[in-house]
Amino acid sequence: MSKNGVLDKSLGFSTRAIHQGHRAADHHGALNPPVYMSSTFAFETAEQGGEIFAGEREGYFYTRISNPTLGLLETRLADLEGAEAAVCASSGMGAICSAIWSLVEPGDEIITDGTLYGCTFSFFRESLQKFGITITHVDLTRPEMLTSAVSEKTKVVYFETPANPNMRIVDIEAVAKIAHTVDATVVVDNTYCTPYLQQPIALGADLVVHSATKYLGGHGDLIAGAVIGHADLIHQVRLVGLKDMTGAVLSAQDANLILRGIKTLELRMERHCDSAEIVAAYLESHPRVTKVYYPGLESYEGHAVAKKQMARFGGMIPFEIEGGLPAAKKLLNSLDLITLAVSLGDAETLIQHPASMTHSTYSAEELAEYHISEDLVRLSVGLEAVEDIIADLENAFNAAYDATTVDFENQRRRA
Ligand code: 3LM
Repeated sequence: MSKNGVLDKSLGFSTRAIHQGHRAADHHGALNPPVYMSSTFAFETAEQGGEIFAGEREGYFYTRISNPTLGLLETRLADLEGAEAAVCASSGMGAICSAIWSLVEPGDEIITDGTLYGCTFSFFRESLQKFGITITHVDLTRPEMLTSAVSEKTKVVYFETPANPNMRIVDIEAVAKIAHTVDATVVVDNTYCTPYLQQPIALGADLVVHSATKYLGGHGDLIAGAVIGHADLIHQVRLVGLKDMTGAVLSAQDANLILRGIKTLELRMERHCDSAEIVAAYLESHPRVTKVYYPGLESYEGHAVAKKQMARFGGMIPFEIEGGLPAAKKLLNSLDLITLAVSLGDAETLIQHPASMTHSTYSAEELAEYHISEDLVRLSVGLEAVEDIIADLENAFNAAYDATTVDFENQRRRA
């Protein structure tokens, strides 16, 4: 253990997730870092306060700008993502908005893939366009499409990989190379992977954003976000986007819960991946399942790129079933252990219907254009015993298809 609490980057992921930046001896021997529940910080003199405000002296003055508990979480997240710096936010959307507002002005263009988390999509499509920012959707699973799309107006290239909800895989390295030919800032939403499975900065991304509500927190008890990347960009996001434009500051209590959550991130991600591989194989072999979108399956179109940039394939499995939407609804309504809820990355297995829930911000035409099928259901594989997850799915399939057999047979005959 180093004297000042700064651990060498060569130490293992969990070692750094548990220890980085905290030395008990500096805190009365407290094994867990104290939580600084303070909105403001007292100055010793008026001169000192003025100097801290002017940025001439280090120090805390107000939690919307910085706070020691948030600072420790930022140190750990930056370290785990292999980046210089990080800034926390009160939600994933708070992080995304703070980052984007810091990077663009009227007349600029943002290029994104058409598949994004529903509220990110509406932030780009509806909110930002009102302020004179052009949003161009390009199929980023084909990086060559970006080459002809970028211009000096392109200030940001933004994507998720795997994308929410249909697991499109974008080659981070290839896209970053093309974006950098016009000096665009490459922003990757790494929520589905966490730094344990994928580290976009090492592949050329400039900023990583997270909904820490998901795997980083890991227990479904908070809403939070983070922006991670080069120190100069993070400085800008903190002092422009977060401080003045969104004010989306995280509470110290929630930062503390995330610090606790990431201590077990490696263990939890390994378990999510182990179980998801088993569930994906089960679904792929199920006679009623027509398509499984899991990058770990060799049959999946994004498998080769996913294998190149992800350590394992994560816990998210969207799939489509025979009988379309009516059957999907019956399946969802027949589950018992698996919880019908949005969000993801919790200990509990969750299932939802993107077209009517997380992606209801897309119009029917947009859902069709960006391949978010009406029939798609999205499973977030939790930490329960995998046999119990599969048994619940099996019971629900049986219940759904008993109830709809007549409809299917009719549909089959018509087809
Ligand atoms: C969901 N997603 O169920 P918050 N980026 C990604 C996300 O999946 C999300 C955010 C950002 C879901 C939330 S839908 C009402 C529930 C890839 C959130 C936004 O602001 O922390 O929710 O993060 O897919």
